[in-house]
Amino acid sequence: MSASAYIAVGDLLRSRHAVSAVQPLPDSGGGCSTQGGEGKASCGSSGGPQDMPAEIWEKVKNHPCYSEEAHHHYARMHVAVAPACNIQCNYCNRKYDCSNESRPGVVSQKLTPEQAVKKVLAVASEIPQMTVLGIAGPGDSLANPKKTFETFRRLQQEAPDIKLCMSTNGLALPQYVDEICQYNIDHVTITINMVDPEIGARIYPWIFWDHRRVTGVEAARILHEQQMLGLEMLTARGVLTKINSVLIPGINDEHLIEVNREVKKRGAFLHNIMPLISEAEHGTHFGLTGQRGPTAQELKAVQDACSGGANLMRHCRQCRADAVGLLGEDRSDEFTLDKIEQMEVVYDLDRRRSYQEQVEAERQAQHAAKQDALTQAGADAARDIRVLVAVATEGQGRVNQHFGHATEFQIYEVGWSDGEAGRTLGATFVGHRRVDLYCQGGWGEDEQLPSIVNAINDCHAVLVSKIGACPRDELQAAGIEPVDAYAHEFIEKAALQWFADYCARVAAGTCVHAPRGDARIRQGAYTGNAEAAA
Ligand code: CLF
Ligand code: SF4
Repeated sequence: MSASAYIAVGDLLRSRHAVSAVQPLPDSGGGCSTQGGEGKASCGSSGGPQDMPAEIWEKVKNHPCYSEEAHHHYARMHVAVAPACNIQCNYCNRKYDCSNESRPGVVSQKLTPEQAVKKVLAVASEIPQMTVLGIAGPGDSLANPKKTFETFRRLQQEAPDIKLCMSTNGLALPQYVDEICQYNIDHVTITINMVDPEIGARIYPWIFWDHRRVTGVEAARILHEQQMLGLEMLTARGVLTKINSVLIPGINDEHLIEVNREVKKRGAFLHNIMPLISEAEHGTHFGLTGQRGPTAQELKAVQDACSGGANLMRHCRQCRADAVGLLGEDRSDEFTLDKIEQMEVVYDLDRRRSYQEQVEAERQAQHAAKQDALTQAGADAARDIRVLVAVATEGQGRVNQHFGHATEFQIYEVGWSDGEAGRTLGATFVGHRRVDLYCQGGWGEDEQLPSIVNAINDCHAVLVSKIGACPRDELQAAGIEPVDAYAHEFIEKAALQWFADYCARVAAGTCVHAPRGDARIRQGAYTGNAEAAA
């Protein structure tokens, strides 16, 4: 590949002419793509049992945030028991949910530990694939230690099969590591936006520390030291840690590469780099002063530049502090306190286990289908073509959603790539793109089509269970192939079969392969026509 086919990450970060013009904010986590010049698709949380010790796999296999594969099958819920916070982030307005793990703009129904436990049991009885309970605000879980640990203590007794998870800004973390271990909280997220206090001072105006308010670089230094110490202590105790970092263009974008290195050194299991959510109407300091969030390409460039460091999570949906359901869906409205009062709650451990056994059987079937498809597609798949494919799915790892019902598309990268095992064919989840709903109950909102098409304009095809004539025409006009031939098929199998068919058509001359999205080419993602484009 020609050297001119690449662009330095810093240059990409500084350039704002994003090709796909994906609107990552406020609802999109942005796209996720290939690693720089290696052209190898990767999602660190996509590891399987062969990639880690058995005891770690046991912890992550049905955690939708720690395992990319699990997020197709298992749900999580949050309970909003932690309203207070001990620091101020420039991207947060306390009137709204914590931006550590949520979208601002939606106020949570705050719960007591007793109400929280009731809610968890109600959700567990209605959604048997809900496997993880997280406390993620709306403030900081450890600035509200009594409510947080009381909730965990009760749940450990009353719902023993549910994994416990929490997120924190890390300021108070070292002093609570013993309690975290005591209640078997196996998964802790720390939001770490910097390892340099000078940069931290631009993100955190103050912290509350040792009974006083501390400001400036001194505040950021204390926060940084507490975060690093807490991370090291959790690693030493065998607690799995995920680091969330908010990508703030011009402040910590390139710096996050160093953050990635530093947290890896200290044993972080995953690193989740999320786009800043910043709108003036949220009333945050950044929103009011015009600090923008990153484009999807900028987010991807930083993620790609972290290749080789701590494993990356790329399927985060920046959920609310009271989210319920699969990542990307929110069923919290079904479980408000007044509705729970009307429900007959039966927490039936056996029923939950047997349902989850069915889920695992489905998961194994998905694996088998993928292996078959890899074998079959191997012969036809051209070695010099890599493409992105958008998928409409409601879960279960299948192409099972109408185009018009999608509020996000999952993005898969399909093709050959070089790795430790040599050159291999794959269909790998690399991100998601939020879109506005097209179907308005019986009719399509055509005005939404350009923005939907734009959101996936670096994809060669979109796999759906069904699609109407209007969006079909619009997609075709934009050079994106609408495909409903694999309705209800497993996603990887469908993507690989479509890819083999596409390559066969290219080989037969009935279709011309053209790369899409120049940012991807410039990062060396395409091995096919990149040289010609360079
Ligand atoms: Fe919640 Fe966070 Fe636990 Fe997951 S969310 S506390 S680790 S159970 Fe997940 Fe939501 Fe992203 Fe958080 S998708 S915002 S990473
Ligand atoms: Fe807001 Fe969370 Fe930051 Fe606290 S840690 S200021 S609640 S974003």
